[in-house]
Amino acid sequence: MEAVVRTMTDGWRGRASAVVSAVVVLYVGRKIMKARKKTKQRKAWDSVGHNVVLLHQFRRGKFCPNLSPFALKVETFLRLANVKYEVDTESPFGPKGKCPWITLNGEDLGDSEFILERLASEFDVDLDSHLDPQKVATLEAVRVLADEHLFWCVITWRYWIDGCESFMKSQSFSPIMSLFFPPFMKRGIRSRAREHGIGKHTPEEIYRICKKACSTLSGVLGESPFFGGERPSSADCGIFGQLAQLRWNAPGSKYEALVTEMYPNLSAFCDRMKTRIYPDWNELLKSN
Ligand SMILES: N[C@@H](CCC(=O)N[C@@H](CS)C(=O)NCC(=O)O)C(=O)O
Repeated sequence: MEAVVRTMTDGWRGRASAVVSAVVVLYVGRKIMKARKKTKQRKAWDSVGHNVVLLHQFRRGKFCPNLSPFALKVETFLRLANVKYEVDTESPFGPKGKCPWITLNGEDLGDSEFILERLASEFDVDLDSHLDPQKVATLEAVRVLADEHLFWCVITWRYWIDGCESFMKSQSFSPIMSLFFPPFMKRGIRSRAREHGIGKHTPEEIYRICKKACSTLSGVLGESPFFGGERPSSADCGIFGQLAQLRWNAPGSKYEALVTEMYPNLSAFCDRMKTRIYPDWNELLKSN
């Protein structure tokens, strides 16, 4: 009897140690693979060349080059400033876990505003040189309205109120992603919007907040072709990134109608930016 128990205990011990060894091998193997992938990626990122910006962002959408207003802001700035750049869509989330980010001369940098500041100093460009200090200050306040306020209205609508419906139409997803992404995003954004505060409002109230933001932007733009006057300023890049989401990524919704019907100078502004800065708009959309 004792011998049978000993044999059984030895058997369990043997199996347990085999499982532990397998877990250790898998863990170490995964770590090595990850490190190898990182080294390979880093090599590829650094090979774009000196003073060439590598813009890490989401894949192209069907109606608008990017679903991220911040990515669209950076790409627009790069084009206006005539800075050479390439795009990477394999690693859209950067050092702070946000999209977009850039790699420039071996250095990684996140946050669209920090990126614009860095590009302006690195490449000695000033898109605001035609503006007086008061206008620059006003436009900064308006840019913050778009980036920090309008943005929340739009994503709360896109992922929660609209249940990702328009969003799914605007992007290309695999069938698996199409199944899991909407409920995941809906729940995630709902909870983050609540933490932010906007998610505590009703859908009707959120629409009203969005409408007021658009009305303000429309009032500031007035009859000017761009927020910066006769030519686009750095603030135009950010404001365009946000308004483009309403202009192209909310088809058929009352959110789209805010810019196309209620405040048409905003959609005219978007179209103007598109024509001037993205002559290859349609090719970009095709490449999604
Ligand atoms: N302040 C950041 C905001 C970037 C941001 O919120 N990006 C969104 C995509 S539009 C993101 O990465 N969200 C992922 C997350 O917050 O987990 C910037 O200006 O770049």
